[in-house]
Amino acid sequence: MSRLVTVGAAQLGPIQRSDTRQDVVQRLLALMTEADHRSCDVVVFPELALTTFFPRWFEPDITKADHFYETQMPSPITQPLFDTARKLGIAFCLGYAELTQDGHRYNTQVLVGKDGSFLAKYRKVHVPGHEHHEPDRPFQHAERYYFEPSQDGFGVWKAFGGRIGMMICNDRRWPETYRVMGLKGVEMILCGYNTPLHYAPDPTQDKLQSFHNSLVMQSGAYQNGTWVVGVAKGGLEEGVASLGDSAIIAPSGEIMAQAQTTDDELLTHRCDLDWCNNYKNTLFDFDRYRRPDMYTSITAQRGAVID
Ligand code: ING
Repeated sequence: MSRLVTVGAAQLGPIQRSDTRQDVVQRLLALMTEADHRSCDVVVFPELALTTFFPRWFEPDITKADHFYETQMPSPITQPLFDTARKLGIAFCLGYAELTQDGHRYNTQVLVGKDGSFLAKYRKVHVPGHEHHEPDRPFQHAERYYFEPSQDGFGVWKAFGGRIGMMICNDRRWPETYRVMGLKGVEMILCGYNTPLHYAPDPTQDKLQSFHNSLVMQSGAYQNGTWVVGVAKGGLEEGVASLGDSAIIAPSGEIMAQAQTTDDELLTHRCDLDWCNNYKNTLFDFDRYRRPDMYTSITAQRGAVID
């Protein structure tokens, strides 16, 4: 009996600074309703899905950015998402900025079950960008100023009849992200992202943003025998052009569904978790074929560059 999970990748178009959380929640609810019409089991929303991507501005008094963070989840404004999940019987994954009661700030993603209860929380491990104001940039990417890196690492949780993991945006560029979860037997990784097309430290990468986005997620999926669901907040947001290209990627590395726009758009696919075993039990049978003794021991140094 195949273990089928119908996934909805709920891409968002721009969220402008003037858009209220109520405006955004209505957009999320519309996508969740569309997902219900397509019999989805889970809907995946982007990173920082409740607000504009505020790290593009540097606010010297960080408390003046507090309104971009959630101090409670759910709050009265986001409660309708949980209520609708329970009413429709649809799980959801939501990225948001978290401000804890003891003052810690994280780039966070939660997985909420079909009954509206919390299943999992993940905090971003690889926090990109910069810590201080860099006025020469056309726009900031000051995530390292606004968010602390996770101290929890990458979890894999039992849900939807399989093993589900989460990552956020820049995490998807690091092979370790997939491998750590791969070693825990992950079968589907849920990922939200905000990726500006312009990369100030090296503009030669600008034209490669779409290629790099697909490259890392397709490779990570294939090399660890897992589904990967990548969901963008894209389009022209506060004057910054951001990548769309949300996709549902199979353990084979094939793209099974891909966004056609940079607006609010739901893409769906009926994912067979058993497909993972076609790779986990053959090419990527880690117990049989991996050589961790060659990766971390003295032999790893033996391959040092020879003059
Ligand atoms: N964003 C980016 C990402 O890794 C970045 C960082 C910005 C990469 C611009 C390339 C270009 O997709 C986040 N939010 O991690």
